[in-house]
Amino acid sequence: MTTRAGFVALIGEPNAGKSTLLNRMVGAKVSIVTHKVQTTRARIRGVALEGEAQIVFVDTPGLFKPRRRLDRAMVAAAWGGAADADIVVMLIEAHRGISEGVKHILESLKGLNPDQKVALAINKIDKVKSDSLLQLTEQMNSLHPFVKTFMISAERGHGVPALREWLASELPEGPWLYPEDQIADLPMRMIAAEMTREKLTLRLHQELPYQLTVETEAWEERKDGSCRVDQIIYVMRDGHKGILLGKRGETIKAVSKASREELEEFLGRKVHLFLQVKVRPNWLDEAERYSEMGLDFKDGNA
Ligand SMILES: Nc1nc2c(ncn2[C@@H]2O[C@H](COP(=O)(O)OP(=O)(O)OP(=O)(O)O)[C@@H](O)[C@H]2O)c(=O)[nH]1
Ligand SMILES: [Mg+2]
Repeated sequence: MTTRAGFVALIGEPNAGKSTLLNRMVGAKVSIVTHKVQTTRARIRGVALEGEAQIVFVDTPGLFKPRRRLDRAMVAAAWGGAADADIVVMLIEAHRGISEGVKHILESLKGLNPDQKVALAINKIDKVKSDSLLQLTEQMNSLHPFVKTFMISAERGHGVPALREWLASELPEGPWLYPEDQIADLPMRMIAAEMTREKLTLRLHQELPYQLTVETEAWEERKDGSCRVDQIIYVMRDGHKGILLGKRGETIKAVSKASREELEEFLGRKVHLFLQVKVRPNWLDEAERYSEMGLDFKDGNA
């Protein structure tokens, strides 16, 4: 039997549901998800199997108008993911339709190689009446020659099998790129840092989630089968540190508990998680922070 394999990049505005779709395709939570925009910061690969095809999904940071160095590096990573992929899937939100951000992405699609296959996935169809979808499909296709349009709910799973089958059939013939049982291509220390960042993003408000980063500093395997994980949360101001710790350390304790529980479930064993908060006013301009996130510092140059 001939095998197929290749990369499928998921692109779209922040919050479109790219990470949700990747996780559903893979069948495990590989990429963090929140209701807030700009959750994903780097390219995250998740591997799915469909018949004889191995589909490597590349989740990307949302595309938006960048302001900071970090934003620019994120957007560059997303377009880099699209340029390297065999197929690009652009996600839009059914209930938001053709927003300014969507128009901007459509414009930028023209910069891709003209042979690049780009499919459209209208996501969150659970939020709209189905009769509005036909018009949106027509409008989108008049703005860009998508090779195919899918209507999906990444969260509930509607339309996802059809999209996966189509992607599998479109990928080039060739040997699989990862071992059969591999579902992600991200070091465990990074997945663990992302889990903690997700819990922080869910609990903290306004700008704070965008002004912190999490790094796994040490990972120690213990004889009893458990592991000790030490992470640092970098924030920009003393005041942020106070908010993050919370009254009597309640916030950080809740974050630590939630992150540890998820990590334990992912690994299937006991985890001792230690979080430390450090004030680092300039972490957004430190090259090392970017390489830890899986981003290219140079991409952030204005
Ligand atoms: N109702 C509904 N909500 C969805 C669906 N797919 C995703 N969501 C929600 O949309 C929000 C954003 O989802 P993410 O997967 O984090 O979106 P993203 O595109 O990865 O966002 P960034 O990483 O910020 O670019 C979350 O609250 C999801 O639960 C869907 O099909 N239906
Ligand atoms: Mg995401």
